[in-house]
Amino acid sequence: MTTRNIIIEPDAILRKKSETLEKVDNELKVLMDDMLETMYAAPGIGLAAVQVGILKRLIVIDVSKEKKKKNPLFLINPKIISKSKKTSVYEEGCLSLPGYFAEIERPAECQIEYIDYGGKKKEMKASGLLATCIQHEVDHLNGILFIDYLSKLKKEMIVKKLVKYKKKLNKIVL
Ligand code: K1U
Ligand code: ZN
Repeated sequence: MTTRNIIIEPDAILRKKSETLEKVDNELKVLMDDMLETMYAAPGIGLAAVQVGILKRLIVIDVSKEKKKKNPLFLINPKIISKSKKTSVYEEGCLSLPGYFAEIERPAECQIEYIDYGGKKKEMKASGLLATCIQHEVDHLNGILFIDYLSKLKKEMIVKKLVKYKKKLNKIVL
């Protein structure tokens, strides 16, 4: 397993729609394992394939609180089939927007269908932080970032600061 580079906003790839996966093969399992390692190393509680530059509908999630008791979820072609009317607010972060957090209101519960690591079709009902995280990651698959839910002013300020951050980062790497 290896960690992969996480793409930081602004980057055109983060705004593209990811494609449906056709099969679960060894190449995909290598990507899923790498994404999980990348997410744990960041650290984060979720990661979408587009964040490591792969435009495929794949996400990994682990919202377990205890570090020793890992509970990874691999969601291939996740589809939200229902959302609750009741909403909840969580402070969201994003590994593609390092250092920025904002309270975002989303449906409190959602039901999804997906394909698991073994290639089996599954359904799951989620609530709490898991429901928020699933919706955040499915947004990534559709080219949406949590800053899109903020005011134009706040969003522009964050993107401007990230442009500067990326310039600094490039100078260090070169
Ligand atoms: O998609 C991502 O960029 C990952 C993101 C997922 C997420 C976080 C919070 C609400 C919704 C979705 C993150 O994991 S940001 C980092 C983070 O939340 C975290 C980091 C260390 C410990 C606990 C949480
Ligand atoms: Zn994110």
